[in-house]
Amino acid sequence: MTDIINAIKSSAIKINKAIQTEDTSKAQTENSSGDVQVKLDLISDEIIENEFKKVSSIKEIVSEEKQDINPMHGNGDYLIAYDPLDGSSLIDVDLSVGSIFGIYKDEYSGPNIVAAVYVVYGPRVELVIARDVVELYRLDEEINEFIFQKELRLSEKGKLVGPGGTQKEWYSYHKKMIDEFFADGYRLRYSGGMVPDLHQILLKGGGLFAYPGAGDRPKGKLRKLFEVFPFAFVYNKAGGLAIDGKNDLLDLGIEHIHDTSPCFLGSNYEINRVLKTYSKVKK
Ligand code: P6P
Repeated sequence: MTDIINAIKSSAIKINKAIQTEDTSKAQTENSSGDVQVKLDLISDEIIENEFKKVSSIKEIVSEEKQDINPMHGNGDYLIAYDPLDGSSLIDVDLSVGSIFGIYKDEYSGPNIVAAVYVVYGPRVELVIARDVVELYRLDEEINEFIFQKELRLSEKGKLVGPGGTQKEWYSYHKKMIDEFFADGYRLRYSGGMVPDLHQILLKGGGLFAYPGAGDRPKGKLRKLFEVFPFAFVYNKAGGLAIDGKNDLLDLGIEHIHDTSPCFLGSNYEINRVLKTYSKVKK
């Protein structure tokens, strides 16, 4: 796994440079989920693919930016699903974006994820690795090395809520639940970038990130393999919980590589409030 982590670190250094220098305009293409791509999506995807090609322990990879699985090394042990530049539409307003990696064994499914890594390209470049524990690293650009900072843990109860989705499409019970959090004094923290939004809640003591099913998107927006499962793994290993409203997200499989799921990730207290609300909902 160290060879994979090193390939991700090399990719992150190159992608960070590309973000500083490359054209942030839109490409003339869409990804498999129908998102309009920016040129940096394609550049980042190519950087990662070229790094992973050199790693013999990787059997195959699949990118959020591509339709199909990309075979690598027949004797490899690991399958990697990744989002090369999540939130890329925020680059042209200079907000933080990220790369997300789910590392799976034998099959692409929640129970088979064995590690997760994400990178935040912000005022600093930070990298989080979740295996048995969750570790925070920061890029020292003088020496182009990621330096370990600390282990990350979620508190039992937090102060922040990131309420994703289109509010006018929220189901009434979801809106009532979110309103109750804010009535209890929680602070709204939501940029529209999953990576910085979840990184903030994780580093600032916890709370709740929610991207629910809603009238416009009954199955949510965020992709299971590339986004939801990796962050569910991170939050679970940091002592929190990650559900789809009723089930642990990492108990879920997929029917299609680009499947989405409603997702609630956070500290135990907040996730138990979500469970209480959603357990009353008739399917
Ligand atoms: P909305 C970015 O496009 C993204 O995939 C995630 O990074 C983010 O959490 C979500 O979409 C934001 O979606 O509907 O709130 O703009």
